[in-house]
Amino acid sequence: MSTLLVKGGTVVSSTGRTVADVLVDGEQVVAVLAPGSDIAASVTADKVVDATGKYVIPGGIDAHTHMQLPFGGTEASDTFETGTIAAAWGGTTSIIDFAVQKYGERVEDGLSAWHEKARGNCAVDYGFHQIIGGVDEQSLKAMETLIDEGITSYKMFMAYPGVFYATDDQILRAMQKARELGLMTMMHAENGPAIDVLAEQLYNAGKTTPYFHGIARAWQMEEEATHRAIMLANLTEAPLYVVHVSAKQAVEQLATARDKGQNVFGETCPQYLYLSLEEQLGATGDPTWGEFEGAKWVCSTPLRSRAEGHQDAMWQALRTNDLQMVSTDHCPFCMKDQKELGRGDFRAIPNGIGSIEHRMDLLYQGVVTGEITLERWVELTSTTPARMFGLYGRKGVIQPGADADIVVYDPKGHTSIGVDKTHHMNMDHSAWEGYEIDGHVDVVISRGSVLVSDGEFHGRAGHGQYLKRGLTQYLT
Ligand code: DUC
Ligand code: ZN
Ligand code: ZN
Repeated sequence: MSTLLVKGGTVVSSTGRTVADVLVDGEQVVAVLAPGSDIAASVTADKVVDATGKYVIPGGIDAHTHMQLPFGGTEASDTFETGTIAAAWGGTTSIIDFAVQKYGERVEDGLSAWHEKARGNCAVDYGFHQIIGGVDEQSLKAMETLIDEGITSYKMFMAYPGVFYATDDQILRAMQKARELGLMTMMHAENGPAIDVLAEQLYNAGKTTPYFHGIARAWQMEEEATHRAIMLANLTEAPLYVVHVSAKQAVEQLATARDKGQNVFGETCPQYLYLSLEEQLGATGDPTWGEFEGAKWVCSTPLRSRAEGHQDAMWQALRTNDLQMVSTDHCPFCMKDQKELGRGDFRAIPNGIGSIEHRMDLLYQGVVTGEITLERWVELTSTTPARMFGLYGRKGVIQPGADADIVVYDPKGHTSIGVDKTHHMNMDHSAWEGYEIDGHVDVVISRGSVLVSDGEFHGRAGHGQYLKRGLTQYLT
């Protein structure tokens, strides 16, 4: 087995920072050494990565991705191969994607289909949550087998009637089962049936452009569903994790429940921290697309009004721990042939934004601007995802015995984001076009293998291994 020394960098954890050398033997970290100590001076390694003046952080964990997701009459444009290569470029060394079971299908079949898509194709390690899109006796029974498969969390949708939608009685039954088994319930919290009425009314009134996607999916729809999910979780005593929170009122619901002692958690995504209804959904900057350009940013939950202060509320919640994590909800679609399906009818635009490559950089901007600390950056993007979803110890931390998933991040470096510049995602546009990042992902190491260094990719599809996850470590 070969050894690797990441030398002289500032090792940052969720609780502090210190200059140290990190020694890797094979796939694991074996020591974190004080530089200048006799032991550190005596260490030799097959390969040395000089991290002087840079941050050495645990590899990012993106706990919410959708590679190759069939959705909106098409399929998310990143394969497990292209999406995980892009992840590696951006300093993310583990993803948790969503295996899908739809109504009428067997959970076991959905899960094996996702294993089939991912196996041998991933450049970084990967795990699965299980979408339960049809709650019935069979799927409830199948939930009993998930933990043995290393799947300790499942997701339901209060949105998308006719696709993934679960009714309240179904949610109640699934939460009861989850409580019994110890599974984490993840929820897409938007009132889908009411949204569909609003969307139809807007369409019939001739309001057909992407902007109206954001109007139909009003914050009241998110607040109401979040509250309902919290109440059902309260009743069943099931821990709850609300995905892609974007409305400040939804955060208030989470905060209120947390203040009362309930085990509810939430993530937001970079798009809800930076982008807005006014600036993106109404965009007409690109003459190729005209009014339809906003389709690039059609996702659900939707981008929210900056005038209403949702973005500031997300940053605040990240500071106060009312939100615990930042994931991407990476669900990319090209404009051509995919987003285009909804020209003339915003309801038919496939929902999703691609960000997997930029999450670490975008969140680091919060450190630069003083929104979050350096330690909180690591906590939000790696340590808490590991704890929340049963990977901590192996992932999310640089310590002896952990997988050597390590990113060397240069705070003095610079990253220009754009489809022709830094972008490796399989998309014909970037939701982040023109973003200039203070900072740069210099070196990316996954289980001891250098995937990215000197601006080159050295990894391979198939390096990534399936992660059998344990129960959440965020709860006692
Ligand atoms: N939201 C998205 O934007 N895309 C995929 C599914 C979802 O809930
Ligand atoms: Zn969702
Ligand atoms: Zn999602």
